[in-house]
Amino acid sequence: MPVPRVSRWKPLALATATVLVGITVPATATASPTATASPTAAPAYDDTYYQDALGKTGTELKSALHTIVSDQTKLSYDQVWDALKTTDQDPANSANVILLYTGASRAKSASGGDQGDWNREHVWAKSHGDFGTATGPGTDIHHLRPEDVTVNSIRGNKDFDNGGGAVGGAPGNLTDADSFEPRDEVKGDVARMILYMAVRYDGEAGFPDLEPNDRVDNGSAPAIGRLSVLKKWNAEDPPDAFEKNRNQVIFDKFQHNRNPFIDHPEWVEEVW
Ligand SMILES: [Ca+2]
Ligand SMILES: [Ca+2]
Ligand SMILES: [Ca+2]
Repeated sequence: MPVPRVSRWKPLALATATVLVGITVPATATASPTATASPTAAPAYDDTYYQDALGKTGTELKSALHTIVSDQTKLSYDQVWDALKTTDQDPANSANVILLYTGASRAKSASGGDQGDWNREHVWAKSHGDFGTATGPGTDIHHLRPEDVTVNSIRGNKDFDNGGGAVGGAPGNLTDADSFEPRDEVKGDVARMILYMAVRYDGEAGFPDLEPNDRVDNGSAPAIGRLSVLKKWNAEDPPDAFEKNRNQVIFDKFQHNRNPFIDHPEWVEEVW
């Protein structure tokens, strides 16, 4: 039985290889421009979405980005639940979401407020500016992430800084009385979310002007620190496929605006 199979396999394999070579050559020739225009590649948006920001620096760049990203669809706080199930879906398991700080994959259905559930973490803590969960900064999914209820509570409204003791149930995360340090894999994500919020919210529509500073213990001030540390985290942890995909899904399906610092991490240094 194996003999006839082998004798038939050889010519088939050769024929397939020949056909593949014939197809592959022209496909490769057109692959380069297609790859450059891929939806997750920032250059595709430079001539369109970011047209009015290109070539600018400092406060001019920040102001241009504010105008660009402020054109968006807004979600209600209730709509955030379903949105996060899409934006933060586990690429390896479509029934789950990935939790920001713990990195764990947890069932989408385990959303809620009980121990073992995941809920909606405001990376820009909502008490910093006291904007609550009315439609606006408190419902902007660019900085809202699924997180374990207990770990979310441990982070609380602390500013971000290096140092502290281990966070139970969230390996790689550290905290002390006045600050929280996320695991290395999401340090840049956290920095880019905070800086997006600073650019997006400039004191309009009754909401505070959010801005980073270099302090901890900001309390209810519309500020989050520490800027010098966030800038380092942005440099150390560049955007990966998950973060870029998240930005794209928010743009395509939900808010129709982008986090410029995921597309252009170098703009962090241009603005701050
Ligand atoms: Ca501290
Ligand atoms: Ca990351
Ligand atoms: Ca601002």
